[in-house]
Amino acid sequence: MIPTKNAKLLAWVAEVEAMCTPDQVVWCDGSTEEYDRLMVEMVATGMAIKLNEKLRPNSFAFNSDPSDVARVEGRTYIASVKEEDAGPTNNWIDPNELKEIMKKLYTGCMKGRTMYVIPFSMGPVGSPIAKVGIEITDSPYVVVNMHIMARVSTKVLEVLGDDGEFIPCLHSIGSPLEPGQEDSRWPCAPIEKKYIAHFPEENLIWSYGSGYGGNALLGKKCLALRIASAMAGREGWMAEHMLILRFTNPEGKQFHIAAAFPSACGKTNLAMLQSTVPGWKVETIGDDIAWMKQGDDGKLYAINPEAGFFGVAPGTAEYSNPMALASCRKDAIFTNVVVTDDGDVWWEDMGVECTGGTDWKNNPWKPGMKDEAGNVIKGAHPNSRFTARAELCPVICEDWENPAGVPIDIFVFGGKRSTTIPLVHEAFSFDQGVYMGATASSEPTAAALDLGNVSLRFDPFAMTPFIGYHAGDYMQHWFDMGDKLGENAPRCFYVNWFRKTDDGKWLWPGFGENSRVLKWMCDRVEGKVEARETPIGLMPIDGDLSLDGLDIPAEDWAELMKVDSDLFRATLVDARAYLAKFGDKLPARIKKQMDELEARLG
Ligand code: GTP
Ligand code: SPV
Ligand code: MN
Repeated sequence: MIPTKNAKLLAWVAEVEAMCTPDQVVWCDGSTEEYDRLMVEMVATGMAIKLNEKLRPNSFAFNSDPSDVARVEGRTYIASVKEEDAGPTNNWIDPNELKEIMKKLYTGCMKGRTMYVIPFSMGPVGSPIAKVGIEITDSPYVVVNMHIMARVSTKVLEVLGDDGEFIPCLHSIGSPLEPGQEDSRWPCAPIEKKYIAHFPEENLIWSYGSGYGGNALLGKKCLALRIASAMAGREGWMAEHMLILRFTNPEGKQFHIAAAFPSACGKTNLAMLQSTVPGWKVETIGDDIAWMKQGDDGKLYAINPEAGFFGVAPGTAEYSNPMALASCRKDAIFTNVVVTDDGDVWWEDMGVECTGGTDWKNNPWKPGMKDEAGNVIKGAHPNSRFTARAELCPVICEDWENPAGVPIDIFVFGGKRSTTIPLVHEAFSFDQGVYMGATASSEPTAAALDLGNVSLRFDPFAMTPFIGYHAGDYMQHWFDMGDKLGENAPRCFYVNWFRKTDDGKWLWPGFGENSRVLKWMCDRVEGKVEARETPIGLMPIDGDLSLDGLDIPAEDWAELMKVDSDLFRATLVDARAYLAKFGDKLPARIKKQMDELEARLG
C-alpha cells in the first residue's frame, strides 16, 4: 500500500517511475525488517559480504567498482538559472540544458531494478529545524546507508501530511539491466555519464551514475550542505561542513565548539577526541555537518542534521580514534576495506595485525604484497569508509538530538598543511575570523577523485565543494551573521595539526593531545589567559598551552609556533590571486582584512 496521500509526492514518484521504468517500486519504512531483508538480498547477489557474527555482529562489507570510490567534484553541478549565481567555485550548466541531458540518461535507467522511495528527515523527525527529503534510488546499498545516516521512517510521511513540502532527491546508479543480463557487483555508470546535479532555486537534487558516499547518499552533501547552504544564505542561517563537540571542564562548565576542516582532515577524530587534559572531557554532537541558527537569546545554536557517521576508515585505530572504532563494533557497514580471512574488517593504520584476506578490489591479499612495479598494494582504498550509528558512539552527547541545538562558543578553521601554518592562532575579531575561514587552505586528500595534481588548494570554510551558490555571497553571509550575532558571535581560531619536520615527521602528536589546544581556546574565551600578538593573530604565551608530559623538543615547539612573515606574504599574494576570481562579489571586508594583514606583516 502506498503510505501517503501527499499529491506532490505521488505525482513526482509516478513521473520518475514512468521515466526510469523500474521493475517495481518499493516505499521504504526505515524498519529493521527492511534493513535485514535488503542485506539478505544483497548477500545473495554477492554485492554484500556478511561479516563474522561473533567478531562484528550484524555488520556487512561492500566493495565498490574501482572507478566509483569518492566524490566527483568535476561532475558536480550547481544549475542555477543565472551562471553568476553559481559563482567561480562551482561547475555550472543551464538548468534546462542539464535536465535535457539527464532526462535522456534517466530514461529507462532503472530497467530490471527496484526503485526505492526513501522518506527521510535531516534533523530529528518533526523538529522545526529539520528538513524532509525523499530520495528515490535504484541502489539497495543506498537504502541501507540512508537508514544509518538519516532518519528514515514512515513518521516522516506523517509529518509531511497531504500538502507538506519536501526536497526531491532523485538518484540512479545509471546501470539498467536487460533481461537475463548478469549484474555486476557494484553497477555504476562511467565517469563521463556521472552527474551530481543541484537546482538550488527549486530545492531539487538529481544524481546519476555513482553509488558512492556523498554522490549517492543525497541527504548528506547534496541536501544538508549544497541545497541547505543556499537556503541558509537566503533565510539567514548557516549550513556548514563542521563537526560539533561539547568540551566540559572539571567544574562542569560546558563549551561548544564547531570546527570546519576539509574532507579527511580530522573532523571525525576531533569530534570524538579522548581528552588528555585532566578532568576535561569531549562529547560528540556531530562529525561532518552543522546547521546553525540564532536563538531567542541571541546566541548561535547548532544541530547535527545527520544520524550516523560516514567516517574515513584508514587511520582509525585504538590510539587515534577509539570512539570511532567503538561506534562500528556492530551494526555497521564497511565500504572498500579488507575482509580478513576470519570475516572481520581491516584497513591500513588500524593498529592491529592482519594475516590476510580479500582486498577492496576483491583480490586475495596479504600485508606487504607488492604489484608488478614493486609498489606495496594497499588492502583498503584510502577513501574507504565505515557507516556507523551515532547512538552507538560511547561519547555521544545527551543533547545530540536536542532540537534546540547547542550554543556555539568557538569556531575553528583548519586544513592539512605540512608547512607555514602554526599549531594555533586566534583571530583579533570575528571579521578576521571570516577572513581566516575564507582563505583556509589544505593539501588534497583521497575524499574527492578528480582534484588534479595540485599540492595545495584554497578551500574556504572547508566548503569549496559544498557551497550551493556564489562563494562571494557566501562569504558576505558570514559577515552578515557576525553582525547579527554581535557580541554573541563565536570566537574564531585557526589550527594545523599537520605540520611536519623536514624529514616528514609530524611535529605535533595530534589526536587526543589536540585537547590541549582546545583548552587554551576555552581559557581565552573565559579570559583566563592573555595572548601574544603576531602579524597573523593572537598566539599562546609560552606555558599557557600546557605541554606537561609531552616529549616535544624545544626546537620542534618553536617550529610549531613559528610565523614566517615571508611565507605569509607569499600566501597573501596567492590568496589575492585566488579571491580575484570572485570579482565584485568579493566582500569589501575581505579586502580590508587582506590590506590590514599586509600592513602587519610589514
Ligand atoms: P570527511 O568525512 O571526509 O569530511 O572527513 P573528516 O574530516 O571527518 O576526516 P577524518 O576525521 O576521518 O580524517 C582522517 C584523517 O585525518 C586520517 O588520515 C587521520 O589520521 C588524520 N588525522 C586526524 N586527526 C589528526 C591529528 O591530530 N594529527 C594527524 N597527524 N593526523 C590526524
Ligand atoms: C566528505 O568527502 O567530506 C565526506 C564524505 O564527508 S562524502 O559523504 O562521500 O562526501
Ligand atoms: Mn565531509
